[in-house]
Amino acid sequence: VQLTNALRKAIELNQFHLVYQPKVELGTAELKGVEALLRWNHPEHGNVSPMDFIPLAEKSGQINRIGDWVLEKAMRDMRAFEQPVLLNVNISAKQLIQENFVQNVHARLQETGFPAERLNLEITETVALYDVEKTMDKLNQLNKLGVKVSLDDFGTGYSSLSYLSKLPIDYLKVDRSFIRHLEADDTKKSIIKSIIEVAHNLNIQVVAEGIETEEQADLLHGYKCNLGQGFYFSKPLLFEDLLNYIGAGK
Ligand code: G
Ligand code: G
Ligand code: NA
Ligand code: MN
Repeated sequence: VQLTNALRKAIELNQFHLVYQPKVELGTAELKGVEALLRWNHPEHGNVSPMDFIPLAEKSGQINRIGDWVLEKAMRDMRAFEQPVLLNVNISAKQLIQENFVQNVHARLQETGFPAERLNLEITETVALYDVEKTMDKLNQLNKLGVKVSLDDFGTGYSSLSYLSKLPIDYLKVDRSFIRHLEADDTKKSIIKSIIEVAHNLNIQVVAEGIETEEQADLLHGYKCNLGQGFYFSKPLLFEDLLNYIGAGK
């Protein structure tokens, strides 16, 4: 209750900020996108993890206001970017199924002038399964706007590979639990290879998250995984540091 009340004032009190984690093409390490990640710094509670406060925001109905703030802030930041990198924004279950979610995204795009084709919304596997009919409808509407969609944390839920063919998605993000200790785990290697093969047959690009070593990056590149994200390439960065990262990468 205390945290929920504090959350209500977080936007007004400027307690939120975004960090951006680079997403690169495997093989070339070329920057292809960034994932915006929300940070809440409360004077007493300290840094509260989105894993803790997003569920509170969903329960108390504040997620739409917060989600809008994230979309708008991220698009304003990234608008200044000359490189045609994608901007990934995480969308929670409650947010996606809102009646006016797509109109809202459209309004934010118009307001900020950010190109729809560069916006990539990340929805988790559990979200997609929560209400399949509604999810399909929303994803189709986003598609019409030109907005891209990623299925996040793939492999942690109960969806099957066949289910992928039904969802209009552009990217699949393999959960980092499949990348951890990949080097030494033949089962994980087989699973990842299968996921990549099926995804590619469906014209879906694959992103591996949580890459922490060169060996993991090389293995995944060998499996034809398209993109990678993780501490090996970069941790999430403040916007100023992201600009430096790009400067350094050129
Ligand atoms: O960045 P970090 O590892 O602390 O993120 C923990 C979880 O919170 C991740 O699952 C991430 O997707 C989620 N998360 C981070 N930022 C946002 C956000 O802006 N909106 C939503 N809905 N989830 C977020
Ligand atoms: O659920 P989601 O994929 O959105 O979670 C994103 C979070 O994963 C980020 O907040 C980030 O802190 C964390 N993360 C990103 N790269 C790595 C990594 O290489 N290793 C670990 N352990 N966590 C990572
Ligand atoms: Na994500
Ligand atoms: Mn993820």
